[in-house]
Amino acid sequence: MVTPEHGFEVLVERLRGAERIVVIAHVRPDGDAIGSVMGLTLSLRALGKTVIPLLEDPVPENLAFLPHSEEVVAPVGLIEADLVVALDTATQERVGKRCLEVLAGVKEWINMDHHGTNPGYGTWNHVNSGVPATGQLVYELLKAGGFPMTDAIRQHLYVAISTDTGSFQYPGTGARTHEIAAEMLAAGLDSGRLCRLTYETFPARRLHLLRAVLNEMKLSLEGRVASWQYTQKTAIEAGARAGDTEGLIDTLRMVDSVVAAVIFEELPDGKIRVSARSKTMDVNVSDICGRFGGGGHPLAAGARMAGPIEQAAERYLKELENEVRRHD
Ligand SMILES: [Mn+2]
Repeated sequence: MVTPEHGFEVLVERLRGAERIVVIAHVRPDGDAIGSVMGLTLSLRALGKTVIPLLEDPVPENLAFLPHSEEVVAPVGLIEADLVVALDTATQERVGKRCLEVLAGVKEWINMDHHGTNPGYGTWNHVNSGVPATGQLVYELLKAGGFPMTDAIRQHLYVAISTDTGSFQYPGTGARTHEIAAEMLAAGLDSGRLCRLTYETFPARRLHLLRAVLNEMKLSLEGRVASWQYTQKTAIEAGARAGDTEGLIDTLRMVDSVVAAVIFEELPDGKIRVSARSKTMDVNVSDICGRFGGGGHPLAAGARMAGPIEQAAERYLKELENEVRRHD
């Protein structure tokens, strides 16, 4: 397990000392990325700091209900700041090409993350692979610093933690994760509303994609591996947008015999985005994604491969199936 190089005290001191702060996360932001970025942004703003929440890609439609999420800024022009805080971002490049360019003049970076593969690219590094979501780290940071905590901040951090733990279901979900949720509820957070908006509110096109998953999923290795090839043709037919695939992989994971599940997504540029999940630490999908230039967590990881999609799937599944076989 990776444990923090620099404790919260150091980060609190750096944050208190800075005036202009950029808070950033990874490309194609998920709930943990947006919730962590906006949770920290709103708290630092309440402290009187000038804070720029910066993301390479827009907030996905299903998370646009989160308060102030429309204030996320896209990378344009050069940004001057005292400090960048990168959240939930396993490598510095993962903030995105344009974001790296606009931040070229900022010297000091805080790197706060829970990906075990994070090499510690910041001036200050707080990487803890023992927590299931970066949102949990942000919550602890705000508490450690005595920073402002409001209902809007709790909404962001709750959604960050909830989405990265599969609604408090994945194995990394610890006692402290539940305690944090309980503290938020005790403070008046409406978790029922947040869960309905996060998990039970979809446009029809998302259900078209689910239908495609159910029609086209493949089981291999006696049902121990489930996969789906999500083509541009399907994306165009469904009118899919960024974020629509979020959570679809859980449908593949549900099959009782399945040990590992993968989605191969054909991107408009022909590259293949791989998302993989494992149910057991014996099959480490972060390792397998690493062989194709990707990474992540042992039970949830991703990579980008060259197309065409059938060949990418064949190459990846060969490695994955060997791994599953080794642990019979
Ligand atoms: Mn995360």
